[in-house]
Amino acid sequence: MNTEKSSACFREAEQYIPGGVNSPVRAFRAVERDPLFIERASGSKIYDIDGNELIDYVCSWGPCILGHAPEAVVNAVKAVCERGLSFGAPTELETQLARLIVEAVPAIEQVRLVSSGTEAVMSAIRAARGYTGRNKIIKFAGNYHGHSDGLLVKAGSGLMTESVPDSAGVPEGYASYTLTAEYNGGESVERLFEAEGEDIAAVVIEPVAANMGVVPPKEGFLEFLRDITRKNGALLIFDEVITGFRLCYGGAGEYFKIRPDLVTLGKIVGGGMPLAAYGGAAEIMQVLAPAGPVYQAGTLSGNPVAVTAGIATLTELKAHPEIYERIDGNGEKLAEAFRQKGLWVNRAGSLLSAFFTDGPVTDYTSALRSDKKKFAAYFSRMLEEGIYVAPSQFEAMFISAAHSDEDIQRTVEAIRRL
Ligand code: HOZ
Repeated sequence: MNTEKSSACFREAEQYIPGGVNSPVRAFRAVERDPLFIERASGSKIYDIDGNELIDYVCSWGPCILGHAPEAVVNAVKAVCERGLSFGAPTELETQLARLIVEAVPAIEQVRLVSSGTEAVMSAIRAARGYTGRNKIIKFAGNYHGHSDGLLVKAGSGLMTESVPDSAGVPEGYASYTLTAEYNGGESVERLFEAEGEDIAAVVIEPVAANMGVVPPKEGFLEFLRDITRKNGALLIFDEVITGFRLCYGGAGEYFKIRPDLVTLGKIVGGGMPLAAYGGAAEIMQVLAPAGPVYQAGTLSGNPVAVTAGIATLTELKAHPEIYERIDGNGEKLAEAFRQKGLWVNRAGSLLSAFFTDGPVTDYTSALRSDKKKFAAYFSRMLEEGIYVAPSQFEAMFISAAHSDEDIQRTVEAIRRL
């Protein structure tokens, strides 16, 4: 596969942008090659500047559940752009999207719109601290909740890929408010509550971890967290930036029948534009200014263009519930092909990961056992087959409604040839 133009562009980018990219995992370092520079994308395909056409399973890291550039979303965005790009004042569109979210996600009674998943989780934690009057939070090793200071502790995603789970630049004192437990490890959570329960404001979790590769919760684990947080007066926050509107229209809370206190959303909720959200019980959300004393704001929050993309995307998903059955079924076809090759596969709906390990992957430690050299070789083989998967073992494979039977069949055959 010829990628000369991409490599030349990368060299140029490196002169002006640190590491040549605006988000580390895009640099392809873990797979020891230069990143592809993308020219355009449509449906299930992405096209690089060297003219390569690839079946895309990155899907912009999750937002593109309808595929790339879906007509309904693009048309709605084009139309709204004509009326102005940003006002910094309320619009009816914001209420429309908020209503769609509240109707979809059982735990959300009120919602605040922000511009990125990082901002959503950071703000939800501030709200939890403001509501409970407590300082500490528990997060899980290998979960990734964006790049705000307090959450870059034993973090997944790009940090796991680059083997820097704790970022430089985070003051020690600040990180000390973040307690870390084992994903799927109830005892580690119990120990933290026993030792510091009175100062724990919240437990934040990816209900299906998708930033150390995909790691679903063990049966009963989320229920256990619901119980222990309630007993100790702490809040339970589901970070659904990836799982929201993906596992099902109501997200992981609906899928697992658990009602967290706060939920964060990103990616799909913005339909490919910079938009995220956090919400939950009205009593908790009322701590936010101007209703309450917890401050959070943003010039581009509720931006009409991003909000329109979100409304159009959710409207499509709501009108076509059959999408979920289809993308989950396609996820299983790919999972089965990987299993046949002897790989360990974790799947939750249309999210999946094949790990180069001998045994099960249930947490951070077992995810780290995956053979990264083998993953890098697999990534390059898939590219040669015309298939674009995430350039890291510790990210998910995303299936969209635009993946056709032919795309899936071609991918299954490519996996068989690995
Ligand atoms: N943190 C994102 C993946 N979990 C990467 C986003 C990007 O590089 O675009």
